[in-house]
Amino acid sequence: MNVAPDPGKRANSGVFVVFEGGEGAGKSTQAHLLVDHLSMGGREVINTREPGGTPTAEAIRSILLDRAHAGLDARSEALLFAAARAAHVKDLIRPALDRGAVVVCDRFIDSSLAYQGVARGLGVKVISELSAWATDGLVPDMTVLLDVPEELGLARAKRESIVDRIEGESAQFHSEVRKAFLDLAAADPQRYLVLEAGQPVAQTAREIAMVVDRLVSRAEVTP
Ligand code: T5A
Repeated sequence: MNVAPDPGKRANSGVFVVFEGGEGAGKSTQAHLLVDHLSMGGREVINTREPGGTPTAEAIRSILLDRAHAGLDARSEALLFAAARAAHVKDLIRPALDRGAVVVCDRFIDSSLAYQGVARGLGVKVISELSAWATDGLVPDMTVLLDVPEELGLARAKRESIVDRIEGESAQFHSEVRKAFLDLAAADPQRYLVLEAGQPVAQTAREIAMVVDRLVSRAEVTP
């Protein structure tokens, strides 16, 4: 199965780094640490997340994660994620990249490919096309995949908060999500950094910082 997204437009002058992975993989933890690290360099750094990041997209997030909408059908779910992403890209991500900022985002299109395209069974091609349309073809410069066995990730996530609508899906669902992310990474090794999320937080943070520093330096030399 080829689950690579269609090639699209990359960020213009800024640098766009995305964290992906299953529930409780440590994405928010690592995104915060990376933002702290990059901010020390004096460059503008934006920390954001999906679904969310703008008032409109955060409102859509609350519908998507609320267990009151347990019966939400898969197509509506996919369209809501795409609607939130369109607002997020237009109002926050694209303007920040155009200013030359580094944007660090917790989840992006590949989450839709893995969750809605594969685990919900809507198909990677249709979700890829929908996402490319919603974002006008924006593709991350780098995607960090934190790979975690689903039982470990879910146990971590459950410690943090009440189980949301998507976390509450079956073990099979989360296992398909994990495999889909690994397939995406294998199909685009240039863009992906895959790390085993069971490592100590500080070690993972050092590995990510090293690779992102190189990417940011290259962007400074060739704007
Ligand atoms: N979704 C999202 C879709 O279906 N389609 C889409 O297109 C998009 C964008 C988002 C949900 O929406 C779905 C996916 C999700 O189900 P969310 O609440 O944002 O919901 O879910 P997550 O992104 O999964 O957030 P989590 O908080 O659950 O996971 P994180 O951010 O990966 O994990 P984090 O950093 O909060 O860490 C969780 C716990 O683990 C500890 C942390 O301290 C924390 O307690 N931890 C570690 N412990 C030991 N060792 C390590 N290395 C650790 N790293 C973190």
